[in-house]
Amino acid sequence: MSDPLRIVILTLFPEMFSGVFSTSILGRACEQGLLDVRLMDIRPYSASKHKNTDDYPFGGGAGMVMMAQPVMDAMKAAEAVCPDARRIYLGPRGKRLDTALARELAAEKELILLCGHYEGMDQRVLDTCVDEEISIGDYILTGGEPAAMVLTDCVSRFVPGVLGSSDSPEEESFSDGLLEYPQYTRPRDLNGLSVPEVLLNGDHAKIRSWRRKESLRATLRFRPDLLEKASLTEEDRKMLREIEKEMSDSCSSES
Ligand code: 4H7
Repeated sequence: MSDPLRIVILTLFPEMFSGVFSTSILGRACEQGLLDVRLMDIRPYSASKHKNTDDYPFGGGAGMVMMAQPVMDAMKAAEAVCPDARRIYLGPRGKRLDTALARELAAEKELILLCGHYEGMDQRVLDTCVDEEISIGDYILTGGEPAAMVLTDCVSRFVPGVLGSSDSPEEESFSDGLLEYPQYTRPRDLNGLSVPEVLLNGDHAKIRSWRRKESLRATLRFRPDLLEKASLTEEDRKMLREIEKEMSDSCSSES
């Protein structure tokens, strides 16, 4: 079997991750040896008597800054475990995480994820110990830990075997540029709420076509911007025209 994707996470709060890598799909992937996630606590690397990891900012101002020494020494220890890793800092200035970047990271052998906390990190760590900064979106978190969880989750889905064989990451939202179609399971009748008839008849060509149309409908409704980048067939465009007609018909009948 091929080597697992090894991810070392450097953090002051390893307990924040409890459950994330032991539960559900990521838990199974770790058990199966597809993923090797290691949490590394930065604090024991502090050389100070009281194991301090933050200090006042030079020049004054609010909040604390993560000290370079403990982070640099923790990073050295992580590099001993992962000599070929891309060293990633999770922060709002970074390149935005998307499907393409996740797929690229999943093809690496090793990743080191550095989580910042407090008002940020001594810049000299970033200048010398980090290869790139990645952001999970345009909003601010209290620390990089949730961003490291999101990145690990999203990257893991592209590691071969993490999703069951029937469950391909290529079939899901965004991989073909469209949103997902609605799903239903038993019972057929939920206190009067029914399931679309087409899904119950076993006509797989019809079901495929219905799902494609509903994907297009959801995308047009919730993320029309995605349609411009999606690769659409002539059949897709025909369905979109039908959907637009259905939408304008239902609008005018309401007046
Ligand atoms: C690095 C630098 C990631 C990490 C600064 C982390 C958003 C994201 C953090 C900061 C993150 C993301 C320090 C910025 C505290 C905000 C008040 C931790 N926020 N912080 N400041 N979008 N926060 O990926």
